[in-house]
Amino acid sequence: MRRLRTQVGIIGAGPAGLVLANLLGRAGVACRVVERRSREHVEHRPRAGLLEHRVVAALRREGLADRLLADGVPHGWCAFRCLGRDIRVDYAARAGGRRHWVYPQQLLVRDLIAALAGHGPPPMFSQTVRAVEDVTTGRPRLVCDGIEIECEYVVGCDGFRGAARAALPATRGSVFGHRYPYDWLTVLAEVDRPAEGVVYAVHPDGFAGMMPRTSRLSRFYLQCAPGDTVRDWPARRIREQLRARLSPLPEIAGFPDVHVLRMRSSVTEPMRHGRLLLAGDAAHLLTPSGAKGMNLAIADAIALASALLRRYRDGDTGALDAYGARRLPHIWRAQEFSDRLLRLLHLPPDKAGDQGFALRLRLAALERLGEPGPHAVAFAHEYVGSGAGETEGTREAEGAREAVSTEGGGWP
Ligand code: RFL
Repeated sequence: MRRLRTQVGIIGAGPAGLVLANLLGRAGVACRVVERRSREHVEHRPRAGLLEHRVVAALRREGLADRLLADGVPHGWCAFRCLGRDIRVDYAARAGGRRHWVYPQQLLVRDLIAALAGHGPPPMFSQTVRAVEDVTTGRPRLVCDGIEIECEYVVGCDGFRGAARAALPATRGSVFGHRYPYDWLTVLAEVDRPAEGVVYAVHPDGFAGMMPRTSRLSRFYLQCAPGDTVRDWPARRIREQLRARLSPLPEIAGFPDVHVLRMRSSVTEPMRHGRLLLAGDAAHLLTPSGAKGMNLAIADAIALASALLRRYRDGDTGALDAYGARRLPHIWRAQEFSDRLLRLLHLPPDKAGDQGFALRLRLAALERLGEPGPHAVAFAHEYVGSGAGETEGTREAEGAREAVSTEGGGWP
């Protein structure tokens, strides 16, 4: 058995683990990132692609956004299709000019791995953490095949099914979860022209969505029956349903990547047990509706890096003790936003097949998002991640909060 020592052991080389490793490594804190997949695999794994304004601002501040800013595409509107209407929501205009950046997750992962060079040992790829032990002592350990890594802290950035969550005792804390009564087929498509913006369609056959990724690839979503598998969705059926629910569409050459996303959400509280801390999908799962998963993962990593740096620089553990309590309100706000958007985008099951009433209610709600007013302003700030209530105290953000509170609630 090979034995290694480090200060912070990080499980998982996704956005959360890699941002954390960069921030700690550059400040001189020794880290080891352990990733069960190969470098090739994580650098080519297509998933999310919309980065919030505040997350890009934070990455830029940390010097981790050069490629993103050079090659990413700023994006400030989305459209909702319902009952033959196309409602365009210019959210950047309502959120003080703040925009999303479209930049595929695998490219950000590539940049973050490259940025680690020179700041400590490279991630240990193709190495699975089998167990996390002794987390309530001062020397927690990562147990891998043939290697043990003794750490001062362990951070689980290894997703919902990782080793970190498995190390939490069943008696400790709670996992609050929700399973939606539908799933989403998520499809990467080769297109002849890029999707110009994010489009959401509310349709009697089910929700459909289109999100830009690169000049040749777009991501599409189709609501499907819970439990459907990829085998239920041959290319011909995907094309038919995209055309029925979402037209007009770009010309689609093929579908290189098709998955079914089980539509569930969860939050694990608290986000710490002894010297084991959770960040990203390991702590919370979100549906892709509001494009918040990768953004929350990066925001967790930034908050945790700052707490760990205070611990290592000043010996002050206050921020580390408060890490979960500080992050949870933001996590629940993102959950609430994603859930509200889902309720707007999906029709309740109607056994009589008459969806007319529900469709018209949704159209009325969507029209309010497209018109100037407090609902549209509140939606814009929440969607783009303007920093309202989180990292900034700008006048626009204050304005959005005021608009929401005067109305006595969010959009619709
Ligand atoms: P990640 O990116 O899942 O990274 C976790 C890493 O941990 C590794 N790992 C282990 N390594 C060592 N030992 C173990 N025992 C390990 N167990 C796991 C994994 O191989 C992996 O590399 O988590 P992180 O950093 O928290 O980042 C979160 C985001 O990746 C996630 O929120 C989003 O990608 C979610 N998501 C999407 N979000 C969107 O906003 N829009 C999307 O279109 C979208 N598509 C997706 C998605 C998530 C998907 N998965 C996880 C089912 C599509 C898929 C297929």
